[in-house]
Amino acid sequence: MKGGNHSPIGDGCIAILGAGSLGQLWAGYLPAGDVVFVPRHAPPTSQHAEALAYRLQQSDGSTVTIRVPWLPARDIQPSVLLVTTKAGDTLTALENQLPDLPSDTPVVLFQNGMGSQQAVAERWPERPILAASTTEGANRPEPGYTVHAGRGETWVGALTDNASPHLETVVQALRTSGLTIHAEQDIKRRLWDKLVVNAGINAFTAILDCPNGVILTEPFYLDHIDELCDEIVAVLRAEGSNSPTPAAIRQRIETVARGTAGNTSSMRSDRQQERTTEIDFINGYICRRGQALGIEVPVNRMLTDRVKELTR
Ligand code: NAD
Ligand code: KPL
Repeated sequence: MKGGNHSPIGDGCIAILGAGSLGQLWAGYLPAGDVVFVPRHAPPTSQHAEALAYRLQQSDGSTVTIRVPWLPARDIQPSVLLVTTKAGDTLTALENQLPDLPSDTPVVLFQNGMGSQQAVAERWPERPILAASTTEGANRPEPGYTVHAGRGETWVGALTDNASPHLETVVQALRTSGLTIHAEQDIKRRLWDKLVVNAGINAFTAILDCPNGVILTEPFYLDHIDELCDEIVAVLRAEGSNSPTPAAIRQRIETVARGTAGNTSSMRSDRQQERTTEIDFINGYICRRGQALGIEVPVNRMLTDRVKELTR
């Protein structure tokens, strides 16, 4: 532990930045005593750390009470930092905290979509930066109550050059949660695979204000989905990726929409709660890649603009 009269829990702990739904899910499953939340603003040095307490409904329906200490970055030497802020908040959140953390602390980015992970890796190329893609689902229906809505899997892989040697240790640390974790050698492809599904579901559900499964019979979806898949394939091929066909991409999107038919997507939920959506990191990311590669992506542009208009 660095200086001060703080709990020795800060040495070798798993630190979480972003105490929202996903952060609370991880904190609730990781062994109590091993995990801390890093506050957005560090309290004055004279103040003692407090804890965040909440109830977590686990995937088997049982409810447990969780207490996680808040410890400022300056007071900890974590074995790993999990970053569970929204994509648009991540760079700023890390700008505020990383100067206080050892330069060899592995940082695992859990954001949906793409673009925020690359921005972090480009900002700190010398740090071990990893990304995670997860199908775990968590939400907070009321303050102090977090629900593990769907049991999934998590893939973790290296983004920066010097992150690879940390991959196995990070995977082992995350496995202490009892959740299903895989080491992924090609995390960018895994992020793209999820991005494609989110690009075909999230904006439609936010614009139509409907659960995931309902889009499948909506004319607005049916009129645009094939062109959307063509645009995604054109961008993926221009990126040099071995892309599936547009029909295979549509099938993948529709399999997930059917499998999560009754769910409210994260983007619809953000819209309903008047929060900033992650559209810039989903269809907006495809627009930026299309522009950089000289590929027209009018459906992705239209969806991005429509979602931004809704939440303006
Ligand atoms: P959330 O809004 O519930 O939580 C984000 C948290 O980050 C909030 O508590 C917010 O106060 C905090 N935060 C914002 N700026 C901060 C800063 N500068 N410093 C410290 N904390 C800051 O969002 P979420 O649902 O937990 O999602 C987080 C990320 O994980 C998103 O990118 C989301 O797409 C991804 N994700 C979430 C789930 C899920 O089931 N919730 C699943 C897969 C991926
Ligand atoms: O990841 C999702 C999200 O809502 O962001 C899907 C797969 C669409 C499930 O709701």
